[in-house]
Amino acid sequence: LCTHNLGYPRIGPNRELKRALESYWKGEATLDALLQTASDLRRQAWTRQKAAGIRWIPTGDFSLYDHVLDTSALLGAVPPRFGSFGEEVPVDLLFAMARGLLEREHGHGSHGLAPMEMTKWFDTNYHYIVPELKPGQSFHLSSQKPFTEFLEARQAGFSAKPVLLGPISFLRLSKVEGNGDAATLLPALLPVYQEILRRFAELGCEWLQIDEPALVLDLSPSFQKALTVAYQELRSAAPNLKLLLATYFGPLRDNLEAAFSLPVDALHWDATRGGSELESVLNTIPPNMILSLGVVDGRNVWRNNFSESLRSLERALAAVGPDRLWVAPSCSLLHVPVSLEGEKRLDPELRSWLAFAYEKLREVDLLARLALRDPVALPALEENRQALESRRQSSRVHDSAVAQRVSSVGPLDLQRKSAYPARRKAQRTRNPLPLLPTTTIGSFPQTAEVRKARARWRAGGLTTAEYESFLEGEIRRVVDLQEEVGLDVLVHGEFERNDMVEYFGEQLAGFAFTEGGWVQSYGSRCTKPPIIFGDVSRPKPMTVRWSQFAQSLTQKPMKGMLTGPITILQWSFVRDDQPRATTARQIALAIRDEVADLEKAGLSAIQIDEPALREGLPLRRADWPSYLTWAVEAFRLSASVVADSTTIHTHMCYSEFNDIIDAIAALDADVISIEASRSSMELLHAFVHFRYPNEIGPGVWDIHSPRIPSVEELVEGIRRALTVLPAAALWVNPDCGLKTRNAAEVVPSLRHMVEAARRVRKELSEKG
Ligand code: THG
Ligand code: ZN
Repeated sequence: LCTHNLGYPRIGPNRELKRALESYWKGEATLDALLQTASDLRRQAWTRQKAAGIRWIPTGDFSLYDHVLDTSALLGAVPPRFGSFGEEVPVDLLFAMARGLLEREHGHGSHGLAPMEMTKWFDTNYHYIVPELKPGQSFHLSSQKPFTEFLEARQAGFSAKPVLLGPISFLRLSKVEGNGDAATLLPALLPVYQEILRRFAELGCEWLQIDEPALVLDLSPSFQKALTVAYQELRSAAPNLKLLLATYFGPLRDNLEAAFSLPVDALHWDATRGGSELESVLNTIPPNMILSLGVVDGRNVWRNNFSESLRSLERALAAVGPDRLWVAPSCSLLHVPVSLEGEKRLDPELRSWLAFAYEKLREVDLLARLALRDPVALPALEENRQALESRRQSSRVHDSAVAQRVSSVGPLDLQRKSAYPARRKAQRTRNPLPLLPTTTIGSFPQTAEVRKARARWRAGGLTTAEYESFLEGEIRRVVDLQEEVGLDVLVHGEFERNDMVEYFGEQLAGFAFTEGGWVQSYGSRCTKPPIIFGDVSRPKPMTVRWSQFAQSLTQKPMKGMLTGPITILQWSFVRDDQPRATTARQIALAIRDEVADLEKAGLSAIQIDEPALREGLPLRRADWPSYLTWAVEAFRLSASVVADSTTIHTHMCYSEFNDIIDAIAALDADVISIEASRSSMELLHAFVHFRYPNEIGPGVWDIHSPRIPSVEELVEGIRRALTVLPAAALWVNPDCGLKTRNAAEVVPSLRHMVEAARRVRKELSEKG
């Protein structure tokens, strides 16, 4: 049984790549220094993979920023606004595509250059740069990166297997100007792929891995056809190069037959997400094709269940034999932290349940040995069994009070006491608000001072009392500011929080934190997702202290600010021993407790943010309804505990929600604030046909840009919103939190926003 890996984390064991990139961008380090760090990290990654016992080691999976962006560069798909380039796309051009250029970098008088769009890579928390194509687009080989990295590894003595993003997935993930069908660009694209394959064949490459995760998506007929054509053409370009087609992130379903009929030498199938497809896979695979089984979950941090994996491997062995079976992680290990080795503070029992990238490769090696009954590996089987048993039985994991509470949730717990119209009346009686009320999303700029104070407190340099009084000072400052500017519903600024998930995870039972478990989010940015290992509950109030203090400073309504259950779930590593829906419900109950306590503490408005609700959508449309049902229920469970007179707000950071607008309405929040300004209020089209039943604040100020919007353009934005939304339902707010902006941008922008609301109010009252 041959072992291989599909991809390894690029950021380095201590986020070395992040530091190198950011120093280069700041002008503090040379390009050579950046490239040297990159080369060292690649070498280190290959060495570790080989040491773990992996036979075929991926190359070309490394990226300075993003592998989809690299593929755009490889194929010469550089949007024309970035100008022309020579034989190869230079590194700075690559960074400009990803990050845009400021006016001062691009030339005075220009508006700078907008970066290419970024979006989620399938249902992971990694974000890729969306290829930007146009009808009639031409392609040419414009990078040597895949070849250089292959040669680099081979010269260093590694068994290198280059990895390419396949043509079908590349096109399927791209955006064509005017919403054109990307599949029609295949004929223009294929010659470049053929050239790449020929080049690899000339270099004496044995195996080439072509990633086609798009095979787990719904494919249109034009893409289904493109798939067959593409692989015939690729095959003919390099008849002797061995092709491994890699699929992952889900079952193949209706694409299964097509995948196995492609003229490739091996197919990788994700056994961890393939559901019950193994039998169909074994029945369909042609007699000469190698099957790579992805039995080790590359998307989560749990230790593999050896006896379960061995059952699949033995089943496959019986069907295809040892020469035609490979063992691998389910997908690239990009989505898990590098290694457990750096974790010195993790509880030893919990640690014995976990495997990060390096440990997962050790599992792959051991599983291949165990499947062949290698006696050397036998102790590992027993050790694995014991670790899993301890997890199954542990009192850290199971809390009977939580289980009981989850099972006793009834339909009334998912429902506010009255329908929205009655709630509105009660809410306005409690807090009279003008037409077009103004508010913000929650966070205010997190200055270096705030971060420094938190770091000092954590290191013991500030006492808790000192830190808390510092935070109270910050809260007082932003409450005074909001009063002075004239906002209607205030916030406390969220200075106590680092990250909107980490902060809650740290205070909830059932969550664990790593010291260095970083995972790439996009470019140089990483997150350190909490690990939900056990039943979730809230031992004590988490935010009440801050919200109550903030409310005590003002007569105006103050919003209590919480992160919703789905977002906490989505941005964590989630336990795999119960359905996600159950874990979501547990988190929802914990948030519900916090909501109840905020209300008791006198907060008349509570915002429960769910920026990740849409992100959680399954890859296949057929699976959407069931997800949306439990996700909406979790939100409602967290929110429905309050009286009619308490206003529930929610916030989401995107505007493409035409396709889930029913679910968003079903959340039954009293007020929703959403991103809108960046897509110049395109989202409002959703409301031409759908009458949103409650109140809504389509963001009128794009906080993702440092620009200060003028009163006139904000007035214009509000007027545009009024063309599709009734004035009584409309709120005026920025489109996201202000955490990443600075005071110099925020203060005038808020003044302009309040002034714009006043002007439109006046217009409305004059019209009568
Ligand atoms: N929090 C968490 N997950 C997220 C987001 C978040 N996933 C989706 C989305 N937001 C991803 N966006 C970002 C934006 C910024 C950063 C990471 C992901 C970021 N990270 C810091 C860095 O890499 O320097 C690390 C922050 C830290 O020190 O905690 O800036 O908002 N959970
Ligand atoms: Zn937002």
